Amino acid sequence: MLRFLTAGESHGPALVVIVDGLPAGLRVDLEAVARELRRRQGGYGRGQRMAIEADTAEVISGIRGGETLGSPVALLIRNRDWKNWQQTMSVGPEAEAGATGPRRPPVTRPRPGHADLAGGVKYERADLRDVLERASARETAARVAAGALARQLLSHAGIVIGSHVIAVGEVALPASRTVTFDEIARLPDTARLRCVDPATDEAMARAVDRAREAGDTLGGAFEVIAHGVPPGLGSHVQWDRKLDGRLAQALMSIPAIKAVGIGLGPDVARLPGSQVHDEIVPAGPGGPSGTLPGLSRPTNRAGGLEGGITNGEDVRVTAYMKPISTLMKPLRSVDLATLEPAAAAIERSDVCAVPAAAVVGEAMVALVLADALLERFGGDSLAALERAMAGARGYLAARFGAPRPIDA
Ligand code: EPS
Repeated sequence: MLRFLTAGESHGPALVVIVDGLPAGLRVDLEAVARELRRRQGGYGRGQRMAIEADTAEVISGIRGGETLGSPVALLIRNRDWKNWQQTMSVGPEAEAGATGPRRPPVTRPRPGHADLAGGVKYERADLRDVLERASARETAARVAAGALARQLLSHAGIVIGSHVIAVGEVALPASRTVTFDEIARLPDTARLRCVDPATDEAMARAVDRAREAGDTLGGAFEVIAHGVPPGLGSHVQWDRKLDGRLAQALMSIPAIKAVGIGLGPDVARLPGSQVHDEIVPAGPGGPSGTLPGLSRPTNRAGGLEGGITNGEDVRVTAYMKPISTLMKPLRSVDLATLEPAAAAIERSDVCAVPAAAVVGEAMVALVLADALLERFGGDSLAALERAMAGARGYLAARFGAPRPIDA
């Protein structure tokens, strides 16, 4: 089992993540972790915080001589902004001598859409900062660091993961446009909105500009594609083992995500079965369409999942993000200190974070797939995992690689 926990407030000293269950013997590329963290910081529409931070992960435990030990891997990502928040975020009742940054007044005017009101009510906090510091999407940097380790494990199974932005506000790729994994693999890390169509990317950027000028924010949608996924991850036999459900939960847990679709997603509700299900045909001379030998699927509307089990096609999941809830032209709210009407609080924020959320989505998909891979093939060491995967591949090649009579 692969699991992880994060800790850290947005303006505290650091974020921490503990990744438990990585097999021993995985060579860790810390530059690849840093690259993922950089990707999360990018995208058109981010706010000033990203100009302050230059996220990198320091290893606290679980890695020696460049390889995992099988023990928990703890990573630390320092907040450069901490120097501006030491007074406001002090651990003790009084800020320590020499603490820097202003002492900010309490936040009492909850932003509609943020965790401010619900969290403040639940945890009985008068200063809503006690909630928003942890509800902030800053926490997703820790997930991306954990996900970068999961990706390195997945690469040993031949699994690669990427994402692209489908929509920003009303600007969207045509619904008929199926984007291949190769197309998103060609997207440069610097791509502004991570849209594969340059004209749509440009229109998305203009929509972000208009939202910024209007003091507003924009949501959108992104798709994560996992390529090279072996068949048989997840299971139909129990609700909490269905991989589509596990992926949906993982993506839904990303701040601001309000819906998740697998493959065709919500379109399955309006189309007849003949236009939803993917036919099964013998593989042609070019080989199988996915990782299941001998067979091909001319389409992949199921998004690589049938019965909650991977079927060897690309796993395709789409997440739908609401607009960020800090508006520079604030919505109506109530000051909880006076219970009088008041404009919602304004915190420094992004106008649009859909491209960043897509990178977080990749990390969450990587973590779920790595967990499912270890569940299926086990292994306390990478070598043991590779032996189990080779055995399964051998079985599939023997069973489906060449035609054979049903009673053979
Ligand atoms: C974020 C850091 C935050 C926000 C943003 C995401 O930093 P700060 O609050 O200091 O500007 O920019 O979070 C939100 C928009 C939000 O509503 O929580 C990050 O590291 O991604």
